[in-house]
Amino acid sequence: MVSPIADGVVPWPAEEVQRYVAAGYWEGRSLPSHIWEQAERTPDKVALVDGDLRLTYAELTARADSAATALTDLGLRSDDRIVVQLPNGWEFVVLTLACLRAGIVPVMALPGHRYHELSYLAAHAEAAAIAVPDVLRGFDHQALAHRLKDEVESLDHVLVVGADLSEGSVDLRALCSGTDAWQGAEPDSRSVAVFLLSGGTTGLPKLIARTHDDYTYNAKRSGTVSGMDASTVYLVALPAGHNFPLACPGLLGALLVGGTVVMLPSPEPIRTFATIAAEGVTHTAVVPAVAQRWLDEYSDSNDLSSLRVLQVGGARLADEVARKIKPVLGCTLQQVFGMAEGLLNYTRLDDPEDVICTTQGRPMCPDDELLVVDPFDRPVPLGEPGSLLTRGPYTPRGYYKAEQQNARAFTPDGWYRSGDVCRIVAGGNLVVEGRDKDMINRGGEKISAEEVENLTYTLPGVQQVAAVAMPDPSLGERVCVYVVPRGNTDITLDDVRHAMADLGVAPYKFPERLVLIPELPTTKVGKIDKVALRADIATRLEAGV
Ligand code: OOB
Repeated sequence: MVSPIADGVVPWPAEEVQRYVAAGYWEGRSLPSHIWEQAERTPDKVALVDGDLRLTYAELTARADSAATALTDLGLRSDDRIVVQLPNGWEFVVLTLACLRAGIVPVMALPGHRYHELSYLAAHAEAAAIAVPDVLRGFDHQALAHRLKDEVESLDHVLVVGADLSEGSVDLRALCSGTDAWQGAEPDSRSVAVFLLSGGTTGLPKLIARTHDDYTYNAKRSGTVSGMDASTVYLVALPAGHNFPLACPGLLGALLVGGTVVMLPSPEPIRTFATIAAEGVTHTAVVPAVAQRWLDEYSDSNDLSSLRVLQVGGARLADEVARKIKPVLGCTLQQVFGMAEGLLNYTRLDDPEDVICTTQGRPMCPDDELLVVDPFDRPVPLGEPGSLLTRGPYTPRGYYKAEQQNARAFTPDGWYRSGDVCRIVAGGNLVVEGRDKDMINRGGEKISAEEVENLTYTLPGVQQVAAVAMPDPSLGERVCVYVVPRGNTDITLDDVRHAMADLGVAPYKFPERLVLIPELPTTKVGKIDKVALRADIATRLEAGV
């Protein structure tokens, strides 16, 4: 059977496939087959903890099997897509495993996404269903999902976790609690397992098709590099649909080695510290902003003695903060420089302290290829900073159905342009020095400057706009917009934020500062000079104006 989505997926070249299979990276099996095998070995071991609920491997896989059957009964078939926007809870894990088992592809939306993002994702992925909570932090996700169902042609089902189901919603908790067996076929190992979202530098997020072969390797190899084994207790505190807590090694990595996964709704320090102590958590992953908060809030009354590895990634961790992790929290720091597009760099647990605290690690796979280049794509001398390009066994060769963006984000011979400016230092470790992509990294959440600009242009009083990152002590960066008003219109920050809210944009993308300016500075070639604007906002902040 020809897969209906295979058309939009850019394959790896045949010679590389052969190489990756021969090297044992691609095992030729579906991702869930490994987890179900694990469940046969240790059926009574606790696999998943969410509050008072504890599911053994046998119970977890049985629930996922039953959910796979229930999804099929709803009419979903292998290769159909489900947009998943669930909070961190057991239902996320059961639904994800059910999808993997049935070959249904989850599209991993982020918690902050709203109408603007979800309508695009559902339409672009031609999703048949969407899974959401009823109401979360005051936002009615269920109502939005029904609006999307009315508007997006492919969308037939709204699956809801919560007590307050409206008419036409499928009770996802019930769907994930059954006992029916699964009798469907195992998905092809080369087929798409999940769609991840790119942080993105263009208008809207692009979809990254990760296959069973490549994503299994992604999670398994990460597990090895992070020292995971059957004694691992992995805490999911970041949004579970993000690549980092999902598969680097994340919850999938922990399940692949027979460990235990603990779910928390957020990395809020007090509850997280208590959970680490109560569940004997050994591994978890956070962004630098969270690591900083943990350092600030930690006191001797907290018992973090079980924690072996704290992974920090998603944004640059300052060396000074890195140096405090072990002395204060007592665990080994692992820096992770990764991307949903593939490439993962890790510091190794036994690296010297200096490497752990001053570098963002090195590639996890011997066959990850790295090139550091100048603006003309010429390799720079070793040790010099340049733009990082990469290829490898878990770095796809293009985005899903995105020919135009692919021409920009990938070279003709398949290198992914990460947009990160890096330097390779002793031992092959990378230091991330900055980036040459037009993106704002707000505490690990990636925001496309172009998207913010396009949204700001919807205000009639805006003649020109440029979005830039402004430095921030807690989140690293926040969005600042420079606006040239039309005539003597008065544009305020609130105007821009309201316009974005009206369009149903994810609130994390809203600018947090607006500077009115008579004209935007330009470079010699006439492009908007964002370097100058970033310098300008930094100076204003320092001067307190
Ligand atoms: C992770 O994935 P994404 O797809 O949300 O973002 C990728 C981008 C990178 O290209 C880089 O710009 C930035 O996030 N980044 C870092 C970093 N880790 C990611 N920049 C500096 N230092 C780091 N350690 O963010 C992600 C995916 C898997 C594991 C960890 C993070």
